[in-house]
Amino acid sequence: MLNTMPCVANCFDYKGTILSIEKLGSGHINSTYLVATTAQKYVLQQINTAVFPNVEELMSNMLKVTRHIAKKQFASSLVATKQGKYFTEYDGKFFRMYDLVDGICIENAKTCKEMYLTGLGFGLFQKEMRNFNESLYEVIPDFHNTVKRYHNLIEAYNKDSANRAVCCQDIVDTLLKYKDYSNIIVDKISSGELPKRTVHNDAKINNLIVDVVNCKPISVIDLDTVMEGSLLYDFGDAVRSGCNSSFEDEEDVSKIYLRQDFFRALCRGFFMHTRDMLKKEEIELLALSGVILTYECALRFLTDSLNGDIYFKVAKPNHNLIRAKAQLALMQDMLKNILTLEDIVKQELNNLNL
Ligand code: GN1
Ligand code: MG
Repeated sequence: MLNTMPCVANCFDYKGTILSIEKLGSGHINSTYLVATTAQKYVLQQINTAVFPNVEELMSNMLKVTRHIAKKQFASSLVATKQGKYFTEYDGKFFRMYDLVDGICIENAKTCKEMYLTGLGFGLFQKEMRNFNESLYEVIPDFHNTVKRYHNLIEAYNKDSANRAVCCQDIVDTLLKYKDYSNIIVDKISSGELPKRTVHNDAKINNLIVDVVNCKPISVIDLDTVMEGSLLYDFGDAVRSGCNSSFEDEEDVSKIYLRQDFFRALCRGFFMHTRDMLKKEEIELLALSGVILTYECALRFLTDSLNGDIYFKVAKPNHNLIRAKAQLALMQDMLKNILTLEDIVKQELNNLNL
């Protein structure tokens, strides 16, 4: 793939002459490359069309959102193709390019400061999207519909297309027992109790570029899933991906717990930008949103494992099963400490209002 990348890159109107192209990042969906030219650095990305089949709609969303937040310099600009479009087809595959934003992408937080920055970043994104009035396509229907995710797991288990059900029996049974967590956000959105907002929907810690030294979030990335949803999806996913004591695919689940100091730091950063916009119904579910989003992720990883790893990229055998088990462990630790997490939310909100 790497050797065809210069030809792909040449479809875009970049500045300078290409010096090098190498693989970049650790996303589970798209394939990303770093292109260095004599003028600057760019990100070239192959869009995963199994996940995003409608590239026109995907890029239309991305362009609208990028333009909106670029006014605040909080997103990297897309590079047009030589034909003036924002994506190109090459050999049956779809690509886009954007300016590389200088800064750090945190894969696993090691300090409270990094979590505070993550909170600031996704909080700022929420704040900036408040006055975004354009309509967006639903590029992945029911993306955070945890009830559907629950039923998808049952379906995958019954179908057992990859003959893996036998080794997943225990974890399937355990996950199904937590059914009551699947409809909490979904129902409150349907009833209108929770406001619908334009949210990132993939507020994973590594979907932000930050400047740790100056304690400043620089840019939000991976805007593919920006759609209508709940702010809780973003907060919950930041908790899931950032406050884990270990890796998303940690095999030794005894090492996995929710770092409460990180959770507090995340709250502090997030509330800095969102305290005035948070509704009572959202505040009440902030702590639980971490549990729900982690549960949803466990359901999704396990479903993909049962389906034969057709959605998330995997790097080793049983990778999705390992990820599902790790998410389950994280979720169970959060549930054990849910009252403490709720207290932290209250304390951090109160501190801001003093
Ligand atoms: C995927 O591509 P990446 O790694 O940022 C996934 C998220 C999951 C996440 C789990 C479009 O995000 O929904 O929460 O993996 N993105 C899509 O790590 O499905
Ligand atoms: Mg990503």
